[in-house]
Amino acid sequence: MINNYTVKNCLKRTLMGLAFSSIAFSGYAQQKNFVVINPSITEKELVDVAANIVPSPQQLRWQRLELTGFIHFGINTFTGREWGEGKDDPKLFNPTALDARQWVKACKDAGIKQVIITAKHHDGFCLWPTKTTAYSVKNSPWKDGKGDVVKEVADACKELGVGFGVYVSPWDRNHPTYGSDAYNDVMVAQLTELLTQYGQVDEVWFDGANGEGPNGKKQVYDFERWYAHIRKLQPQAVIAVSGPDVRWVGTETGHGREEEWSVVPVGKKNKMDNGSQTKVDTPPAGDMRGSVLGSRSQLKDGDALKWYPAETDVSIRPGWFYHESQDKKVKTPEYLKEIYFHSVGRNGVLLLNIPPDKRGLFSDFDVAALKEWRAKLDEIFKDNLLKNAKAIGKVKKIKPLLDGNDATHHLFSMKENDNAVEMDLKGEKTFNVLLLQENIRIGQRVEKFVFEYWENNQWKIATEGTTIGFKRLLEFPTITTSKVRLRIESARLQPALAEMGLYFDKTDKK
Ligand code: FUL
Repeated sequence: MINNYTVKNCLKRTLMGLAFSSIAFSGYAQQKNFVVINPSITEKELVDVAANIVPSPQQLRWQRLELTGFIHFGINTFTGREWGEGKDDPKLFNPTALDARQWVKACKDAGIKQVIITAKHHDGFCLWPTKTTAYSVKNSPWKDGKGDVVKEVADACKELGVGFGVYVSPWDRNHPTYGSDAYNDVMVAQLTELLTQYGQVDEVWFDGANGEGPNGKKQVYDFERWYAHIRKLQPQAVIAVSGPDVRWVGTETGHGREEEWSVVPVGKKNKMDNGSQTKVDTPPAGDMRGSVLGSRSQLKDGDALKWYPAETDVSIRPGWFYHESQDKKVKTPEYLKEIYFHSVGRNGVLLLNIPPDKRGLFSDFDVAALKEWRAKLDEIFKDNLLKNAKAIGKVKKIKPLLDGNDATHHLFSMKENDNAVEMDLKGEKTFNVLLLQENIRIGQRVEKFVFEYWENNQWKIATEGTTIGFKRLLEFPTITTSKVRLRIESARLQPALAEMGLYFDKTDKK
């Protein structure tokens, strides 16, 4: 149950150290990831409220995964299409060597912590033997109609310790009920099957596409009913991106925003939105593709503030589904590295799609790219050059920043001369990558930071930025120095810096 508080109550309760908005379901403590805003709130109060909004336990777990994998597989794999019309013969679905373990293992080896399978794409073809339609693997020649792709993926994930998620397209171009109330029941029945037959499900992924079905009608999606159903059956799952827990970053390029706020205004006053939002479990509305979504000046633009973090989805190939003609267009390890810096390194979670081919295997091209990409990242991040650094400024307690634990932090006071951490590197070090992390259990608070190095008896700027959030990675021209300093120039309340790292990417020519 959601309680909506006025901001006055909310601030009072914050001071009392109590949760100011709550949602209760089995196994989880109170959350405070959503606050309804009283229109009379002052700008200062609003900033303080934003600074105290934190992820739900599900959102925190999901954020910490950093890398997740998408697997687009289905009837389109065999027709060469991206969007099937729901009319292709199920007999076309016939992978010759399907091995879900190979998919999940390749993902795991690349550092991917959770995998989402397209249980149903827009064509309506179901990868599990559902009772809700004949349009499924059950009527394909694969395993004589006895196969279940969803089960094979779920089992491989469980065996390899990888999270498991399902993509269930609300748009269904095959189901005869699409365009009527009965279809919302079909979705509930499909969710019931998917969420009760395969063990733990960690992410349910809804796309926003809402086209016409076989009768030429569009469907009014009953998202709120579906969310409630998911909460009941799999309370630990996050619901993305036409969902209330995880927001689409707004592009499918793999490059997120440099300024990425996980706390954003939602609802009526949001200039891009016509609806109102006073409950947390509401589908996203309005155009959330703006260049910045949660800056100080934007906080007042909604009915409510919500922890609503960004997921950056992109395919390793030009298409989401496998096409042989794209074998030579698999993204290079170098480009995947850039995507990593611009997704995970910009306070997002990367959702990288790798589509199995007609055999039902990841192709050698994709597997090779994944391997080299992982090797590159391991090489860059193997050695934090700050690990032996000594604090030389006013801030003495730098241990939490270097302990590799995102739950410990240094709380900056933001008083003059107190908002910087200065370190002696104990000898000259060469680097070109900065890593910063906030402890988002406290909130996302940093608004502007500057990272400097000591050269010719003065501080010079190596790099600077606005938001940090769960993780920020910045690349800059190679520097050799023995002293560095991080200054937080602007923040909401006291920022909690969790981690700091300096690395050298030898392959970076900049
Ligand atoms: C989109 C879909 O239309 C694409 O086919 C793909 O599934 C992508 C992840 O989401 O909106």
